[in-house]
Amino acid sequence: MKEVLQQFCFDGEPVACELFGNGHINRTYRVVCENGKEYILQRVSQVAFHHPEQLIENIDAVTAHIARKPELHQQTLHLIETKDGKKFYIAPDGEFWRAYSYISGGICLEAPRTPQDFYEAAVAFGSFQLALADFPPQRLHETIPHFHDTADRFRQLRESVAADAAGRVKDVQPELDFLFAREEELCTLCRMQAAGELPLRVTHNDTKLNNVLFDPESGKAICVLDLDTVMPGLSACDFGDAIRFGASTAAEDERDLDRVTIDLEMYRAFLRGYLDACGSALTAKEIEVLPLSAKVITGEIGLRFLKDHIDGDIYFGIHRPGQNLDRAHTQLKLVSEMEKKWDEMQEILQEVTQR
Ligand code: ADP
Ligand code: GN1
Ligand code: MG
Repeated sequence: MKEVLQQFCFDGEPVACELFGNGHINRTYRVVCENGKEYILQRVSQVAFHHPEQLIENIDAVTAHIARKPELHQQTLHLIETKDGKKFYIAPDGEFWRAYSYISGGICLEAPRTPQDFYEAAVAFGSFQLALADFPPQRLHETIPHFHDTADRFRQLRESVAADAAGRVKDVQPELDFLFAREEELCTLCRMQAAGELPLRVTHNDTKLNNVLFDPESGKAICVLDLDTVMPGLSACDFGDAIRFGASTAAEDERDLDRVTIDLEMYRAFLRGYLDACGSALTAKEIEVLPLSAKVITGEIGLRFLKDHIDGDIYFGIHRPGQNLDRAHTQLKLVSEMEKKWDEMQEILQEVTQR
């Protein structure tokens, strides 16, 4: 670590470096310097990102664009340079490192405490997208190709089932049956995109609640984090991903599935915040598919957790054996709960759009 820390132009001598946050992909540390200055240091996952230097180019361009939009009332990430003037460091062992200024005074939530928290997160993600509406998408690298291409995710799942690298396929037949029975519906958004029915926008693509920093005093969102997957995408995916995480009544890896359902008050709050922030820029079709997108992205991420369990846990970080299967279970349970509450989800959309 010492060798890595020495590479970056921190303002002060680092005296502490400890693991930080709850991300599943990168390894995140908080660095504290002797003068009290703080930084975030991250080892970027090369299992997830095959060309991490492209991800740095994206983040550099996107954060510069956002910084030129004071009307957003939000901070943005700031990459720290290395001593040789780059914004990343490749260590002798091939690991890829980058550092950010630490945005102090903010808190990350693993679940909204109130619908107002979730409303504010929705405003943050909606405004983020609006701020990038005039960003030329062709300037962005696709940091993970086919990221929200559900049809391709099904293709990858079939490959993993065929390879059965960890010998776990025999234990997950009901989960596979559940997903394959819904394959056609879960591929609706990517079919609509291919048919030109949904416009491609610059989207965040990983809108979990813990990718937003909140001001603990005002309760407002102060910064959208985790810009590794900012790419051309669908507004619906940003909406759906936020719902599957933040409107769930239980943690993503909850083992007691009786505790897992969708909280419709939270769903309503996010819908209101998202449409308040960027509804005027969305097409009627984009708004119409919002409830469906919650189901699609929940199913898609359930599929990805199941695939990683089958592969032997190589993509998502785990803290205990079976955690990816537990995560898959909560997502599939949420899909069934959305099916039960489908009419109410549609009614809430009507109610919110007719305000
Ligand atoms: P991952 O891709 O693994 O999810 P993130 O970039 O989301 O990694 O970072 C993990 C966690 O670290 C975040 O959820 C947040 O709590 C914290 N974090 C990341 N960047 C910053 C920052 N610049 N300032 C303060 N906290 C941060
Ligand atoms: C990962 O990086 P993190 O933990 O914010 C993943 C998302 C998943 C999420 C599930 C690059 O997000 O796509 O939805 O886990 N990020 C990547 O919790 O794959
Ligand atoms: Mg994250």
